[in-house]
Amino acid sequence: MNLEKIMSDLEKKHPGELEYLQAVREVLESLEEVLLQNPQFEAKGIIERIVEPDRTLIFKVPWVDDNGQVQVNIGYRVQFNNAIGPYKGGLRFHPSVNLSILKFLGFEQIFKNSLTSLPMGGGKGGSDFDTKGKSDGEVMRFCQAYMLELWRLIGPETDVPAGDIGVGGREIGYLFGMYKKLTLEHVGVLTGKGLNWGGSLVRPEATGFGAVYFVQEMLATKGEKVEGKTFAISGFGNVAWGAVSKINELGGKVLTISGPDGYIHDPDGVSGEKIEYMRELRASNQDIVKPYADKYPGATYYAGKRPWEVKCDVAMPCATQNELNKQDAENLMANGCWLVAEGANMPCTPEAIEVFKDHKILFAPGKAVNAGGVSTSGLEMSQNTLKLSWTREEVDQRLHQIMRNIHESCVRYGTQDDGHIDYVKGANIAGFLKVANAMMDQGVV
Ligand code: NDP
Ligand code: 2IT
Repeated sequence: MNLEKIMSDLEKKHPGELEYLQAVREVLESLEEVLLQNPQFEAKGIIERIVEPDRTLIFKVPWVDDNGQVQVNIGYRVQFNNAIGPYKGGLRFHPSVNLSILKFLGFEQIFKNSLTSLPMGGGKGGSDFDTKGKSDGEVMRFCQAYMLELWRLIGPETDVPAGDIGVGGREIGYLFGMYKKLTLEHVGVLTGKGLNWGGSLVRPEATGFGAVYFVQEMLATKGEKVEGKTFAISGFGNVAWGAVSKINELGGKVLTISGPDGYIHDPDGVSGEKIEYMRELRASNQDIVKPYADKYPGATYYAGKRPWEVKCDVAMPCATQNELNKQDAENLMANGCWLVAEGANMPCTPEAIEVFKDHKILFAPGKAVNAGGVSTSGLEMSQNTLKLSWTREEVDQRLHQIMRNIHESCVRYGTQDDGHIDYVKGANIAGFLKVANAMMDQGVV
């Protein structure tokens, strides 16, 4: 495979789609050896086919705000690859959303979903709609207008969206309501549903829980545990909340959380009622963590800064893409951090990852670490198909086992001659092989 040729062709076809090109390059760099060993993939154009979405749908979403004004947002759904199952992946509502970001997320989702061992293809969607400052009625009308277009493209055996940044239980409810009204079908077309109408226990906390289960496995490779370790976490949304809860349960201490306004350093630990408060802050749609420091005087607020300057054993970026750069990585290394696990999708820049590689610390990518969210979505789909609800313990046990298996796959494909585990390589190869072999079986489609 000529990586540079493939990348330069892609850059010409999709100029300016920086996040998408970044995600593709990272995966392809890991696959060089595998492609040499498996010339059949090149012969059947697997790479050329896997890097392009099956289809991309872009539509306008007109809706009326509380003042009677017409608003128009852009809606998207990127159906990337369905070789191993229906398209599956979240919806992101955030003003920064564009085609490049959704293509990078959809591309990553292919390999993540493959790693889970459940039958799910890759997709992603969303809108540049900003939930911040909107009334509940406005959010509902937007979700309804978005579904008025999306419903034609999705279905329980076709494409099953879920939440991501800006899309939680409330939005999934409004989206589901409109889908049901349009199709007359009460089916598992979305995951992250309410418990009373087809949702699964543990789904809200699953991404954060799964991320910490994965970190437990990483620590175990060095004979270590979560107990007694200090953690720097970014974000204060769904993923950060689940991770903070599980770290506390296992006896670790969380020193930081963050929002776009800055970060909180709480030397006493983000624990107990503070975790619930963090959830309230996020639910208030205020986009700020500052009030935490006003409420808990032991904590300090650093405006406009990121948590990576704090001394910690483990760093878990859980906010958004490219939020941890080379300088941040160097700060973490200088302060003795020795494990970085991505809770968000692609939060570390390629230059930051180089720093981690040079220091030979344990570093694991989002597609492995945060796969617990979509895994539990997959378990929600299984329960919907069976028309059964599993207990909390059953779902949690399955999630835990899936995260252990993903870790094992990373070790199998990522262990280097000197014993160091390259989790990026391991996750990319393991995720890719299953999808590539399925594409081989199914012909050129
Ligand atoms: P949420 O909307 O619940 O939270 C995201 C949080 O990060 C918000 O508090 C957001 O604030 C904040 N944030 C956004 N930009 C920045 C920034 N530059 N610096 C610090 N904080 C910022 O989303 P999730 O927790 O669901 O998602 C977080 C990440 O995890 C994303 O990368 C997502 O793709 C990934 N993920 C989510 C999964 C899920 O199941 N929800 C599963 C797997 C991965 P604001 O929105 O106000 O800007
Ligand atoms: O990035 C992700 O894996 C998610 N936002 C969850 C997707 C899902 O379908 O549950």
